[in-house]
Amino acid sequence: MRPLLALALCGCASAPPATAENNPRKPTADDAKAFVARVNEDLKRLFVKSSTADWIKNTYITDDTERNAASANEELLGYQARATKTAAAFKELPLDPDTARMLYLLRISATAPAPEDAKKRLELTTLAAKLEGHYGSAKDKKGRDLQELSALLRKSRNHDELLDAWVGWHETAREQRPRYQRFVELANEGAREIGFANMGDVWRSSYDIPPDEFEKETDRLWAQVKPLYDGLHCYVRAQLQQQYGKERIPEGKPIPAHVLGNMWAQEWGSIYPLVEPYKGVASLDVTKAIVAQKWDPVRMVKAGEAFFTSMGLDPLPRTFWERSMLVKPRDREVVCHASAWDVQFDDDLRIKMCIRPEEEDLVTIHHELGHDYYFHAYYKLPALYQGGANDGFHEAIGDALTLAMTPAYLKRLGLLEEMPDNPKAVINVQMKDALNKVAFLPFGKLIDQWRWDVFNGKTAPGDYNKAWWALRTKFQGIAAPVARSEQDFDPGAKYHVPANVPYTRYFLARILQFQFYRAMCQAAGHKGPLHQCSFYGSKEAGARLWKMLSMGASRPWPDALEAMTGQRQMDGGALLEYFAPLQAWLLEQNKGLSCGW
Ligand code: X8Z
Ligand code: ZN
Repeated sequence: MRPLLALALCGCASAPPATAENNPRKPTADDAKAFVARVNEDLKRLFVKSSTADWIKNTYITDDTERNAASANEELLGYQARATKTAAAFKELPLDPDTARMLYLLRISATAPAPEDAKKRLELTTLAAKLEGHYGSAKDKKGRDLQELSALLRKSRNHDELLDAWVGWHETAREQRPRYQRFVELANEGAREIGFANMGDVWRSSYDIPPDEFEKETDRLWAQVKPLYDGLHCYVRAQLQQQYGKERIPEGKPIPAHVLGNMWAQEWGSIYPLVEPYKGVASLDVTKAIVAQKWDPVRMVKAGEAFFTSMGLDPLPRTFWERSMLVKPRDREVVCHASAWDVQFDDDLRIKMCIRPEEEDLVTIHHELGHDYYFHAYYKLPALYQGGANDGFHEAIGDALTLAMTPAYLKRLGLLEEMPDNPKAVINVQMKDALNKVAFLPFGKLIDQWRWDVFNGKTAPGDYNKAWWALRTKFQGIAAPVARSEQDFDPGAKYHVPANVPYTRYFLARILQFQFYRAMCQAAGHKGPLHQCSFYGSKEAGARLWKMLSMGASRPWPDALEAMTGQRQMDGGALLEYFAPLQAWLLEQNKGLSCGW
């Protein structure tokens, strides 16, 4: 994982690179080149320091490890802010493409830019550590942690029990509000100091196009896939009415957020048994097989690694197995939210997860390994190029492989029985996929819609929760299951808000992963409907993937996309092609229903 706060460089013992201020001579293009070379070196050193502190803090939450991480991050952010300001002196020079790109990457790489004032900077990194630490160790009033509460949301069909779990978790976020409010103030101050309007402006500027154009791009992509989401929402609501009654799931209204099998109603795969189109066709219950066959976490991760190596990629390094955290320790608090790391920016690959014997976790393992294989492909590049083509690319790699985990592939692993070759089975499989992949789309979009408005002041702190639920309803067609007020801070109950991880990346990834999947299917020589393709074992698909991964962030993302897919635009067409059978089926099923909310 990249240090979440920033890409930055050294403010420590080394002198800052030459600037217009401390060097009366006018800077030249050669100075700029030498500057980025130095920055890349400093950067790597500080990255390692900060990400080591972050790893320790994430795998052992205490006041001490939080303070230690806050201090390492403060140092990193301080140097980064100074270097970004220094780099402004090279703005008007005719630079070679690599130098120009690295200066661009330097400027937008801080997800929480820090103010110049050292006291404020430490206040910011201390708040960041506390926000994430609180989330990681939070328990509800009954002492239940997120893992336990999430398991309830997934499995229980008892309305009151679901509601109790939902409310219990959301209450844990209340005390995060003042921390978050102050964190936003400080990071906005840092953003203004390096010439951005606010932190959201920094985030939206990292896509090689102007920020408002990028926002329009996300709107365009959402408009492309929204009809499919609307069809799914309509069908699922009708099925939930049968389970819980129309009093609880009212006609023509948003669905209450606690009955969709997930704490945030972001992926709905756990309620598949409630909405299964054709009962008794064949079981799609992978979890049952994982449990019955007693797969342990190592076996689950080995299965993920085997997919990558089948495509000709390297095995994971020995140290991955020694240093990763695969299970929740019994004796200390950790951040269970899954993540992937290259702690020393040197092929020091790891994942940190609290793996349970569940299909959802098998999917997440592939997601995380996608990050690790990206790290592996570019770790020899200069530090500023050690990133995805854009952050959505990074999130889409492992996911593209999970699309290739077809029933035929899962049968090969011994996790499913033979699927009958008929249209009913196809619809069942597609429904399960859509509950995870399609249901997520509006959620993926709205999180940053909320934050962009918070960062630019359109949403005042006194309206945090109101604005949150307005967006949840507008995009997802979801409502809070009980009355909410500004005593609550429901955005804080979702990891990426307290951890300050931008979220549009996951929306982009849901679109991109289908483009990557289709490209790898083509490379593998697949013929027939897209949803039937698995490129497991295809060295050609692996070579296509590797070509893109090894570019890192060295080129604007359309170049990387073109290398992989031949397209230069992000495009929902591949997703729609994949789900064509289900979309047609939903249209039929929903006839006569009053859809929408
Ligand atoms: O946060 C993640 C990964 C780590 S990058 C586990 N995801 C998002 C989430 O959990 O909300 C993957 C899907 C969306
Ligand atoms: Zn990820």
